[in-house]
Amino acid sequence: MSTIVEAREVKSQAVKHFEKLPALGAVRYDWTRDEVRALFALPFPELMFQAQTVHRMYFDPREVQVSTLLSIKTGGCPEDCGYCPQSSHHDTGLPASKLMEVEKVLAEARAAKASGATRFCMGAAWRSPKDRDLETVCAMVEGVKALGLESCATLGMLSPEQAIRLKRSGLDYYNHNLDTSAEFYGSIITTRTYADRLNTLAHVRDAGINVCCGGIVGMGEEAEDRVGMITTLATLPAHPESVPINMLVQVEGTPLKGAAKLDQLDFVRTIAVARITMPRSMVRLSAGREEMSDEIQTLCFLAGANSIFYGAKLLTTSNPGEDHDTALFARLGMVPMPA
Ligand code: SAM
Ligand code: DTB
Ligand code: SF4
Repeated sequence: MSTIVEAREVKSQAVKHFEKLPALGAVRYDWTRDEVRALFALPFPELMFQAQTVHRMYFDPREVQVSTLLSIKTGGCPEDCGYCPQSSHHDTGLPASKLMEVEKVLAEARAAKASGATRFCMGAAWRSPKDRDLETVCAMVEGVKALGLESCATLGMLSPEQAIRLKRSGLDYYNHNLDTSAEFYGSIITTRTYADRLNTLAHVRDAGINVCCGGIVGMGEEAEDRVGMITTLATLPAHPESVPINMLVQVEGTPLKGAAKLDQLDFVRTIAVARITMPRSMVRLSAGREEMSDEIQTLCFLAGANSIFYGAKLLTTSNPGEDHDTALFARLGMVPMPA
């Protein structure tokens, strides 16, 4: 077949697929694995077109929500998550520290606000919080709210009562990731199950807290695991309000150091499929930006990412500096989303 005839064939396949799609932008909770797989398999220009079409139905494509992270309790975690520098199962040389004092956390929150962040996310290296520590975190949440910032916390597994306590303190978002597909999960974490994670998400949802839930790619998973992860997220009883998509940050001493690097265009595809399947959610281009060019990050924004972690540090690893991100926004004519 000549190249031109082949090209026409590809075009007609893409058009046929497009015609078969259910109403683009409809909020659906019944995505099938086959549908999600088909989205991943679309020709890149078609995938980007669909993602942008959906994105513009619900969002201003110039706007990016900016959240700043702070590790309020670092290292020494009893869980064995294969990607994580904070697990006590891995020797990463990261010193463990105690829960920070409320005032110190609030000083960081003030600085984040002064730099332009609208959400402040507090992370703790816990399997689940002790009730006494939870009271301290609730005081932090109250202080962050009083500054006029949105609050987010990620503290591990929660009981229904703990979720309700956090809600009473004014917590806006709780981050708890599924991390990967149910099938691949057991190769990455053995100390808690996928069902444990789904239970915590249900407790957070039931308490009336917004859910922030996504995962990590580039952990050596198969393409089918990315399909599985997005299908699970998009078929939750309600879509998470925030969907962080992390590219693995490989840290020396973790079992995943040396995992096969993911083609960055497959990362962009994952963002696009998250955008199409969860049209009203904020899709966050999360960890891993330091290893991405500005051009790949731009493709992520075009694919429907509309949130980032802002500030030179994630929890324990580095992130592009604020100046870099401000310059990138200016180059792109993009702006931080108002709170
Ligand atoms: N300990 C709590 C938990 O795991 O639920 C909260 C903190 S934990 C560090 C939050 C999330 O950070 C993890 O679920 C994982 O998705 C992400 N994460 C941790 N290490 C990472 C890495 N090296 N690269 C990318 N994402 C990472
Ligand atoms: C999420 O999905 N990514 C953030 C946040 N939620 C808590 C954490 C990224 C951590 C990257 C590794 C580190 O800095 O320790
Ligand atoms: Fe602990 Fe969270 Fe790291 Fe897992 S991801 S080891 S639970 S801090």
